[in-house]
Amino acid sequence: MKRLFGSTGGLKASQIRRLENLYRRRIPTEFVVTFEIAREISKLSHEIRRQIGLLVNRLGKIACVIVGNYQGIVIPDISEYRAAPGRLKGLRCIHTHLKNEPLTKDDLTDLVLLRLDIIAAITITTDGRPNQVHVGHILPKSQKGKQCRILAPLNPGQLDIGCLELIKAVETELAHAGHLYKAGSGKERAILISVTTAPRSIAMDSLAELKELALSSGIDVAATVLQQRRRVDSRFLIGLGKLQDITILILKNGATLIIFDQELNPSQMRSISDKIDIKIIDRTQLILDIFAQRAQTREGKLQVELAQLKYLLPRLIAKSTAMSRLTGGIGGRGPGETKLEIHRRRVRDRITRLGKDVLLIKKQRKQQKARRQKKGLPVISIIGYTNAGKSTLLNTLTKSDVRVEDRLFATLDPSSRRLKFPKDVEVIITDTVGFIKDLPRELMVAFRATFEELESADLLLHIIDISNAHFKERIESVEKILGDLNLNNIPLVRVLNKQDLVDREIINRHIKQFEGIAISANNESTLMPLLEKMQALVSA
Ligand SMILES: Nc1nc2c(ncn2[C@@H]2O[C@H](COP(=O)(O)OP(=O)(O)OP(=O)(O)O)[C@@H](O)[C@H]2O)c(=O)[nH]1
Ligand SMILES: [Mg+2]
Repeated sequence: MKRLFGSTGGLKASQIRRLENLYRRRIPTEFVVTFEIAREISKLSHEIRRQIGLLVNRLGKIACVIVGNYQGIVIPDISEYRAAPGRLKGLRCIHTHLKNEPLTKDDLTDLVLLRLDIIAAITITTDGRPNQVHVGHILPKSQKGKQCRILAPLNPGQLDIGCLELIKAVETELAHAGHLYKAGSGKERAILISVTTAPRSIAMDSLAELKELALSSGIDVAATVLQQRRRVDSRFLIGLGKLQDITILILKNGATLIIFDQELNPSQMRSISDKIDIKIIDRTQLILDIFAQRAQTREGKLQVELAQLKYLLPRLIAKSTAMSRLTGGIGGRGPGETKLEIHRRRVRDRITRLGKDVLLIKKQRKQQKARRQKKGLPVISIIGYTNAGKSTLLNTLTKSDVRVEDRLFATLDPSSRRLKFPKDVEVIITDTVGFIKDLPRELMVAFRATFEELESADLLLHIIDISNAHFKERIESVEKILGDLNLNNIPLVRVLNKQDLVDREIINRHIKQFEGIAISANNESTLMPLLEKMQALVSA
């Protein structure tokens, strides 16, 4: 961070020197600010008719001197001071107010969103002396919806308020408020957020699935936030007030990232990350992340990386310098403009390269397929929502051991096996990556090669987990994706799986309604009717 931040244009050399002298000074840890420093910045502020701010660390060292304008200061990017989860930033901001006005709403917004230790405003008398010092800090247990506490104004003679103790007390209270949090587990801890116009029950179901996705990705979930709105603002998505609430939640829970259930467009992503100082991802990125963790084959890895980069590219934007307010807001520029340009170009180059590689693999696959077709074996593909039991069915049918797990997206790389029916008919049976609602478009594109495999299938087995409360919506999601992939003209059998977990009567009703065949994929003795149906359809 620059030690002198803000424009010094129009200032005299002697005034700049006086500003520079400030960051050599130190403030005893009990003091908000010393009388001498308060007097100096008040005087200087009064002379230059601009606000002056100081960022002070816990040792009382002045990390940065900020020159503002008449109305405010812009706080530089302090993300390098990334606070430990559940902790404050370790920086306090002390600044002058030329008008005789106590802490403003904007000051308090900065206090919370930037997780400052404290914020202080020094008001100045008409002849340039410090008048009063107004101090505010975060309130760990918000009272009546208030997130900050403002102390009674201090006189310049009484600035020893046991400042460091105060800050430590706030942090201790924060730790108590989030008593479930154990520090240092090394795991990511997330707050899940949904901003939506959908009815509550639908939004909650979607959040529940997001939670499963997070767990699948190895992320702990600390809390969920649902904000229902009449209309969603395409630019801002979420209001400042709500972001403040979320910041407090982050602090209390020691969260390390927030995950939005909605896909964030680049401008929403920027406007939110400009205001709140924490890692932000959305549902799509989470799914991409899981795919990246799971991909085993070279092809799978290439496809996922391609999807990730394509999603990332438009979102690679420097933090905007235009502040959300006159004072404060996270400023600075993130990575330097030029560094960012280089980064972007590299990403673009890599996308081109990966695209070519994927194409090549696709060609090879076509050749393999041609070879297989020469042998003339019919292909049966198992498809369905993630975690429905596709791999389990493949394993039981062919006595193989494809990985089966009770988590979303256990399978990414398709596997094929031969299967011999009782009447000596032989087929190829393939297991595929699971579907999910709102399957990211980037993934659909990247996994086109995998999905194109499905085009040559002679029969699709749509595996449905009927023990899941949302299985009907899931059938719709899957069949919609099949439509998008132009696969809805291939014969399809609906297979109602996990019948062992559902009452017989209910199963019978589902069989009628969905014209399906009920099985337990993990129990070979239940598979006969399905085998017969498959055999009949492929021999037809
Ligand atoms: N009770 C019961 N559990 C089953 C049955 N079939 C599968 N499961 C369980 O469901 C979970 C998911 O099974 P998988 O075969 O991995 O599901 P998948 O469809 O391949 O999932 P992804 O590859 O993640 O898309 C595992 O814990 C299985 O043990 C069944 O018939 N009955
Ligand atoms: Mg699987």
